[in-house]
Amino acid sequence: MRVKVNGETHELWTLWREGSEVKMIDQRLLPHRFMILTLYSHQETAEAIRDMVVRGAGAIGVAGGYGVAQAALEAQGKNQKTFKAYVSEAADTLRATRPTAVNLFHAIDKCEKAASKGSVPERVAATCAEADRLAQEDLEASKKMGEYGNALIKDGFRVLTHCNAGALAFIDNGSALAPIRVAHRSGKHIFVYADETRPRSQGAKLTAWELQQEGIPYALIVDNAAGHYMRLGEVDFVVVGADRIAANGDTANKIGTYEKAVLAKENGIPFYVAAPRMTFDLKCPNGDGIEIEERSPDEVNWVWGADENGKYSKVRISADGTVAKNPSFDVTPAKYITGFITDVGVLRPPYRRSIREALHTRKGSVG
Ligand code: RUB
Repeated sequence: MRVKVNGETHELWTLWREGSEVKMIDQRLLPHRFMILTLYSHQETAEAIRDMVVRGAGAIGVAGGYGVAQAALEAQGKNQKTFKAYVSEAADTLRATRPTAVNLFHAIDKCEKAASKGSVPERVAATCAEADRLAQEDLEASKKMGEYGNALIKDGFRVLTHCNAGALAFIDNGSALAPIRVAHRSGKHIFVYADETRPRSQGAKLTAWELQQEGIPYALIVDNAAGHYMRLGEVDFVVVGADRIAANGDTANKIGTYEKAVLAKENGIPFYVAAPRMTFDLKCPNGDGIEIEERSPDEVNWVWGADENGKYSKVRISADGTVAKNPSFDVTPAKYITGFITDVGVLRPPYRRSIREALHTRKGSVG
């Protein structure tokens, strides 16, 4: 992605690997501060996923793969048995960070598998190669989603999106924001409504920032305003990302997605989910099998931001002792979804069939 920092333009990925170090944009500080963090061990990478330095299904999948590669590099001096035990324990540490986005589990499984054959040096090389391949696959998938999704967006469309499924949620480009970028770059006049997305405010902090960087016309709206604009006929198209899609098309995405989908259907607005095949989980027959992450009540009781001097701080918005609940995701039943924009095309109902066919388009690419 192209990022302007202090007047200078940089072309960057959201995260990347340099030998045993993983580098990532610290998303907790955006848009007020731009900082690249270096993670020196798989434990640090796991902590960065848990603490949402890096977030978004695609990006945490890549981070998980890199974490396993770091573990393989850390264990390269060990014998085969202790190497295997070390990598397997590291993989479990990485799996235990965030439960909902399946990309994390698919990437860790693939890298752990790569670490299981041959001599220790061969295992190390294969693990690093697999982690890098997954990053590349993520990048290619977002380009394809951009092309397929763009075909659905007409000139003049006003598009609503929820949370951040942009370049920051991927290696680059994004899932839901990829079609928007391609439409804008191809000269279509589009306008984006970016939902704020409490409690972590990924829409306000990340999506609005990405749209600003790209020069795409947009307005940030509070989560409760989406229905208002839909009823007024000011939204033509809704597109969101996904953290896990069950075999029947039920989709887990950021909390608040479900109500946007119901409102879209009520108002006759197409509602699309953009996600690569890595986000589909055939082991979940429907949305009931998807674990929903429950995060700290502090995220509801407090907000983070910068004051007029740019000083970054945390402010309490509820009374001391307030009891809060904080489910991070919800499940949108498949019946509300017009189609899935994937890296192999747009999938239509009946989803059990179209999803199964899409996942078998190129054997071995999905866990
Ligand atoms: C992010 C979120 C995003 C999906 C899509 O949640 O719900 O919409 O992860 O991601 P969080 P992608 O910020 O809590 O990780 O675009 O990578 O598929």
